[in-house]
Amino acid sequence: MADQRLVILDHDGGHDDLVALCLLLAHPTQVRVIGSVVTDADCFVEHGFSITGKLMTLMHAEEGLPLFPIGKSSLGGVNPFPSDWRWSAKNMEDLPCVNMPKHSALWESLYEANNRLRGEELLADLVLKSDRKVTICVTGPLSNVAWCVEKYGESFTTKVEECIIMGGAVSVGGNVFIDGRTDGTAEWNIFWDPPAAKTVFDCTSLKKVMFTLDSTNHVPVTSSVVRQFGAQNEFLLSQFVGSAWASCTHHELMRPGDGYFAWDVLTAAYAVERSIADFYQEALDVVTEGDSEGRTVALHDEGRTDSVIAKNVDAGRFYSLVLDSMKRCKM
Ligand code: AGV
Ligand code: CA
Repeated sequence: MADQRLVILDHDGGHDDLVALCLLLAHPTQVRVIGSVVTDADCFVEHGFSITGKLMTLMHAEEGLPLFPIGKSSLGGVNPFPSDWRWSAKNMEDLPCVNMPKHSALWESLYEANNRLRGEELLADLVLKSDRKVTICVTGPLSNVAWCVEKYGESFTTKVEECIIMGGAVSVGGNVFIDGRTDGTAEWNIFWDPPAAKTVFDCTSLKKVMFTLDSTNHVPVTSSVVRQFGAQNEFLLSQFVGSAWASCTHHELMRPGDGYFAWDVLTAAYAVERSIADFYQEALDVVTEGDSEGRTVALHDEGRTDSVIAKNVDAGRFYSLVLDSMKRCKM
């Protein structure tokens, strides 16, 4: 399978980050996941690390997928995520579908070796030592990629096929609402570490495919989508995704207008199926201080060809892709 894309998932342990991992792992003919980095942002990193390992061993044992290294990033951000959100990885690692004794025993046997890795170094190593160009799918803050760009420059960026990134908001409002502190224009992944986003956006030798809130707003996680997983309960992967998403459907009811979206899943879907959206060329900049800290701004620089932004998402096609993909690990 020489034409598989080599993909590293650089994530931060939210519900949709792990669903994004499932989607990548469910398409071994198109994608080979060669590593994953977990950042202490929208999760407590220990739990994000652990659920990543459990999904990997599940897919290895049941579907014969290769194992891959998983590293916890040591990088911290500027603006922490709300603590309530950060517990979701803990709930996911405790779900029965990822805790069958044979699968968790395999993860326990691999735990120590992975526990020693530093995520940002792992990212650099995997890219620099690869014999082919690597795709990095970033569903958390851009801190690890920025660290690699700053440390290795073009020897790193020329080995990257593209960075597929969830982050930012261009012509729509943001999702960071902190009373008296922010004006609601920033998106959380960028807000966590704005200088890192700036480093990545400014780097013209790194190709970026951006899924901003402008596109992800079209894929809410609704009860009508989530309940469809009930028709495919014989698959453990489907149980996992249905359960993870079922813990997200109350957001829209709790805070209308600030619901839960398949942000990271849509982003990862691009690595599998490019026809889920259209794209236009646009470079971005980021505000690094003041009320609009973390806001992304379009540069309208015709000369910049290193960055494209998704638009016109085909939501129906996306939801069917996700549902169908999770028919894996049959019991
Ligand atoms: O801004 C979207 C990013 C995505 O990478 N994350 C969640 C996704 O993993 C932050 C976020 C925004 N609103 C949230 C978030 C919410 N209501 N709950 C948890 N995380
Ligand atoms: Ca995320």
